[in-house]
Amino acid sequence: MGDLETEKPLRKIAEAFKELEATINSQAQEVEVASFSHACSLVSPLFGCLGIAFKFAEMDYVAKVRDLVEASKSIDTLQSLLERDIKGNSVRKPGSHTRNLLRVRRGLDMVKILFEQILVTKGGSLKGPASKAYELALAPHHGWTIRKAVAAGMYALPIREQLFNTLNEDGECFGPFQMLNEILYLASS
Ligand code: 1PZ
Repeated sequence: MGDLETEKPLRKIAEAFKELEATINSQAQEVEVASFSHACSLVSPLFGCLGIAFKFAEMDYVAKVRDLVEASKSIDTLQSLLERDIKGNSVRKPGSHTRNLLRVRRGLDMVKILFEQILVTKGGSLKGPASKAYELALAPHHGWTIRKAVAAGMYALPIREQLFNTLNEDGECFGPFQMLNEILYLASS
């Protein structure tokens, strides 16, 4: 796990997804489970910036990324990972790699929309951007109990400046944010 004091987590995420983008745009077009799950694991430190209320989101996301990292030891590409579950009729089975991949992708959607919203919203509160991102990316797939818990957690978010400071993104945060958005868009389309 990296050291938030010295590193720029958003840049590391952006670079990893930029490399995935290059692979997708190359002739091969096959995405390795290993490089995809590694890029996804770089998102995990962001949860630490959101406060204790999102601990349960972190645990869920981290467990699913870890499953994909494990899968990468025996399955080469995302395409073959999907094909295996389709053949085994386990696409929707709880805990299957494909189901976990879909959940992780929705998490990436959440991050993408969150930063888009941060860019277009003024003011110090993250409640608006975070609520909007949750509403669009995850709420349609969650039951009443989780939606209520997330709504309560929104009141315990740090303010924008705190988040930027923790991420070492103070003055020049907008470049990396924009790049991250473009890349997450590609990765999730
Ligand atoms: C300032 C930023 C505020 C961010 C607020 C983040 C709110 C996310 C709350 C998500 C709660 C998820 C609780 C667990 C849900 C599980 O039931 C489902 C289904 O899992 P399965 O049945 O297949 O085992 N899991 C999910 O929906 C995956 C959720 C991933 C959450 C990633 C959020 C990423 C946000 C990062 C923000 C930096």
